[in-house]
Amino acid sequence: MSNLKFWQDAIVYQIYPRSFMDSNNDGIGDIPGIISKLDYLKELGVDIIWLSPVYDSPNDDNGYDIRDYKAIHKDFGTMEDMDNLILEAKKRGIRIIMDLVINHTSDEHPWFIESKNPDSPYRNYYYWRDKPNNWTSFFSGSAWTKENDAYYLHLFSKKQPDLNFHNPKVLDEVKDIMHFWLKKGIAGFRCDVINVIFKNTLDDGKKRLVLTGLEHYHSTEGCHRVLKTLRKEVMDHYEAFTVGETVLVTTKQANELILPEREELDMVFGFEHMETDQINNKWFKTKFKPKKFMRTISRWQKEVYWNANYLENHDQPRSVSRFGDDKMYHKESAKMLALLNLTLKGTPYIYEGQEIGMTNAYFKSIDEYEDLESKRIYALGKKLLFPKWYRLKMLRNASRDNARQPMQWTKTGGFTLSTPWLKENPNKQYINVFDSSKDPDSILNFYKKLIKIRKNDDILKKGSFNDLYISNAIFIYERVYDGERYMIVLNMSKKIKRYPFEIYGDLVISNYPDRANVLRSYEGLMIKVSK
Ligand code: ISL
Ligand code: CA
Repeated sequence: MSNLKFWQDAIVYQIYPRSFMDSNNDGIGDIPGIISKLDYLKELGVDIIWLSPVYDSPNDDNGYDIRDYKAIHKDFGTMEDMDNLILEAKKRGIRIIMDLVINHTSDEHPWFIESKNPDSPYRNYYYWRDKPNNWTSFFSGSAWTKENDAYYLHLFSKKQPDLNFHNPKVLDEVKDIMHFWLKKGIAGFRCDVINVIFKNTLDDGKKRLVLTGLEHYHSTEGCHRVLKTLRKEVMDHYEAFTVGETVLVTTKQANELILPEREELDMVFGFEHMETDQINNKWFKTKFKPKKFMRTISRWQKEVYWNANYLENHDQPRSVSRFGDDKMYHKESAKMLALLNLTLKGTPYIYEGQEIGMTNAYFKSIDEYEDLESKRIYALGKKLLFPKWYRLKMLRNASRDNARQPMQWTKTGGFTLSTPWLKENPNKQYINVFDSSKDPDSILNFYKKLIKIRKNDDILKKGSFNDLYISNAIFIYERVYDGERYMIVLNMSKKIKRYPFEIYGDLVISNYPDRANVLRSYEGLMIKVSK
C-alpha cells in the first residue's frame, strides 16, 4: 500500500455536541461552542471531526432519533452556524463527517406521522404489521409498539421506528439527504448501526438472551445492495468516505463491507474488543482481561483490510477507567492506552476528553443519569428483582452517560456558566484541558507528541502489523515498513513485569521518563529497532 487515501492518513476526533462546549450558557453544548474550540483541535493534530448528530430531534436518544435530516437542532444552533463550522474547520485544514442515522427516524418525523394512516403513501416507509413478531430491541423489551390498530418495528426505542429499505423510495430519500450534506462540503459519514438496516423477513427469530430476531436482519445481502447503491450513486461523486458502525460483526463480515473491490463502506467500527470484558451483554461486566482484549485487537489488525481504531465513543465507558487504572496510575495508563490507540494499523479515532484522560462518572443515584438506555435497564433490573446496589453498579460500569459528561476545559468545568444538562465530573478539578496544556508531562501533551510522530511516519501509517508477544499483562507488536521497524511494548497491568525478551533499539516515545530493565506499571513504549 503506497498511496494512502486522506481518511487513511488522518486522525479523527469524535465530538458529542451536547457535551463539548456551550457557547450561550443554556447548559447544552452547541455548534458555536465547537467553532470556538477548533484551534484547540488543530493544535492537538486533528484532521477530521466526526460530529454525533446535530439534526433536529426530540432527543429521545440524544439526536439519534431524527425529526428533520436537513435542519439543525435549535439547541445546537442554526444551519448558518453549521455552514460556518464547515468553513472555519476547512480554514484550519480540518474536515467534518456527520452521523448518518438511517436505520430509523424519530417517531416525530413527518414520514412516520403520515405513515400512521394505512392509506398513506408513507405507510410503506416503515414496518407496520397487524401482529408483532418475537424480536427484541437493542434497548431491551419487545421491538414492536402498538399504535392505533397496528404495530410498528423499532430495533431501538419506540421513538425510533425502523425505516423499510425494501421500499425504493426510502433509499431515494437517503440519497437525497446524503447529497444535501456532501454538497455543503462535509467529508463523509459515520453510518449508524448500518449493518442492521435491511430486514430479510419479519419471521420470528430463534430465542436469544439478547436481540432475538438478529439472524433476520444482521449483515444481510439486502444491506450490501443498499450500500453498493449509496456508494455508486452518492459517495463516488465526492471526495468523501464512510465509516460504518457495525454491531456484532466478525472480521470476515467487516471485510465484506469494506474491501475496496466490494465498493460499499471504507471502514467499520468493530465491537469485538469492546466485548471482551463482558458476559453476554455489556451490563454483566467481568474483570478486564488484557489477554483476551489484546488477542482480539491483534486478530482484527491481521484480518481486517483497514481498521477504525478506537477505545472510546459516546456509547462506551471511559477507557482509562475500563482498561487502565483511573486512580493510582491515571496518567501512566491513559498514556499507555494512547500508545495503543495511535500505533496500530488503521485510522485512529479519539473521543472527546480521552486526550486528557477523562474518567467514568461514578454517579451514586439513578437521578443523576440521563440516558434512556440506563433508565430502562435500571427499571428492568428492578422488575427482575436485582437489588438496588447491583443495578447502580451495572450503570456505574456500563452506562453510556460515563462518556457523556461535559468536556472538562478548566478546573471549574469551563463547559458552561449555567447548569450543564448532565452533571460534570468533580475530577475536573485536576483533569482538565487548561492544566493539561501547561503540564509538559500531561496526557494531553503525550497525545500531541504521539500524533506529531505518527503524522510524519510511514512505519506507523503504512507499516504491517505483527504481534510478537501476548500474555496476561503484556502486549508486544511490531510495525514494519520498508525495512524499518518499531516495536511497541505495553504493560496493561499494574504489576511490574520482566521483558519476555530483550529489545535493542532507540526509544522513540514512552510514558515513563526513562527506560528500565523491567516493565513498570502500565508502562508503554515504542522502540525503533535497528536494522
Ligand atoms: O451501547 C449500546 C447499547 O448497549 C450499543 O449496542 C448501541 O446501541 C449500538 O452500538 C448502536 O449505537 C448507535 O445507534 C443507537 C444510538 O443510541 C447510539 O448512540 C449509536 O451509537 C441508535 O441510533
Ligand atoms: Ca448552548
